[in-house]
Amino acid sequence: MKTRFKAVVSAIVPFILLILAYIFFTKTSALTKPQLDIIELSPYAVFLIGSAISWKFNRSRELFTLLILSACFAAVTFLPGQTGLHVQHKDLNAIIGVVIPLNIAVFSFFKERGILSLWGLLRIGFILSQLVLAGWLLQPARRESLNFLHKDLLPVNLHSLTSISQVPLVLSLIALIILVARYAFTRASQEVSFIAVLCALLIMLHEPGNSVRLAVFFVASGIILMTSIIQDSYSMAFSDELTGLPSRRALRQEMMKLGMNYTIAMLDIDFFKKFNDKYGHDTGDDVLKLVASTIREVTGGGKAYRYGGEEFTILFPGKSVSDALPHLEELREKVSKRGFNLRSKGRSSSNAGSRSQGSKSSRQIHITISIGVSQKNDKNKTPDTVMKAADSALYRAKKKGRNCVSK
Ligand code: GH3
Ligand code: MG
Ligand code: MG
Repeated sequence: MKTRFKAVVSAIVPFILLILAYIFFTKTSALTKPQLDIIELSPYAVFLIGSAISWKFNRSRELFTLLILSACFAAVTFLPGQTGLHVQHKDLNAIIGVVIPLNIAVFSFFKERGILSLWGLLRIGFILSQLVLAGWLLQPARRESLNFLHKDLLPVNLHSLTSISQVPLVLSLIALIILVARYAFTRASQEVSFIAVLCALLIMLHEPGNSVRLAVFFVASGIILMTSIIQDSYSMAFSDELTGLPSRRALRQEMMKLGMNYTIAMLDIDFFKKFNDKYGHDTGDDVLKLVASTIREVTGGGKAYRYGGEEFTILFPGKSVSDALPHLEELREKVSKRGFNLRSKGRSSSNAGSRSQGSKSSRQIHITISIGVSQKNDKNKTPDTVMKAADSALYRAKKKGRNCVSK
């Protein structure tokens, strides 16, 4: 439940930032000229910081998007005013409206493969070639060739609704559909941040020509991308990649917050080495995920963590061993009764700490866990000593024959 709540929050954050940007923009009319000048320069500061963060965290998709955003912002700020160039806002906006969604959509299909790697350099080449092409198209002699960007693709007249030309509009909508579909499949908060950046672009292009509005939404885009990197890095540091449970680092933090009374349980899958030897490490990983998903649902106010390997820890803040015991018994029984379907053909018989039944193509195996539990008392006064006592109890549970709880 809590993970779902976190996922919803991280999906909403980029849009809250967009709303804040809009509220801020509505207040900018009351600002003085020097204050407005600072706002118009702020996208560069945000892009610089954002690029440094993306570089540090090796996030090429964000870095390249920030580079494109910087180039687009510099182009709309400087080019139209240049004498001799005769660059029109209308053409520039159409180019920006094509370049940003195109790159965001294309980069969404690439796996993270580094910035200065061959793949990263190819992407830099792709971005540079677009800049060269845009510069070439904006020359007065080629202006005619830009007319295709203003053509109406749809059989409806949208000019009274928005000043965005139909080519960039359709491209942005295609990019949005791609990102929403990717989010539906991956649930990655990164996709949401790019969806929000595309929305910021549409807001900017909807009413172009206002440099403060442009600056505010470019800044918002940069902040949205930075927030996504920081959010992901946080969850990477504090949650376990395989099982999705909070990691040992999160456990260490929670242990420091435990108060006067608490109980700690240590859980360990029985004969897991034999299981791996019999069914393979990949199947072992799958089963580990399923066991973790059962352990996550522990009742009685317990919170589960992956301690490491096939070991888990459950903290029961404010609870005694007798409070926690029925919930741990229930959990142990739930795991032992839950069947795991194996699709691959494992070699038959041999005791691998698991019972298996069914046909060759789909067999059901059963996994058991042993649990040791201990509480804070006069003998064990710190979370570390309580954990050690729970570990000794776990050892006793193994000695007793496994698939049991010891205190
Ligand atoms: P016991 O009942 O005494 O706990 O026996 P055991 O085999 O579970 O214990 P042991 O500590 O000897 O082995 C733990 C095994 O867990 C070793 C390793 O193969 C497996 N294991 C640990 N982490 C992972 C993992 O992330 N994925 C997979 N597939 N296996 C893991
Ligand atoms: Mg172990
Ligand atoms: Mg084990």
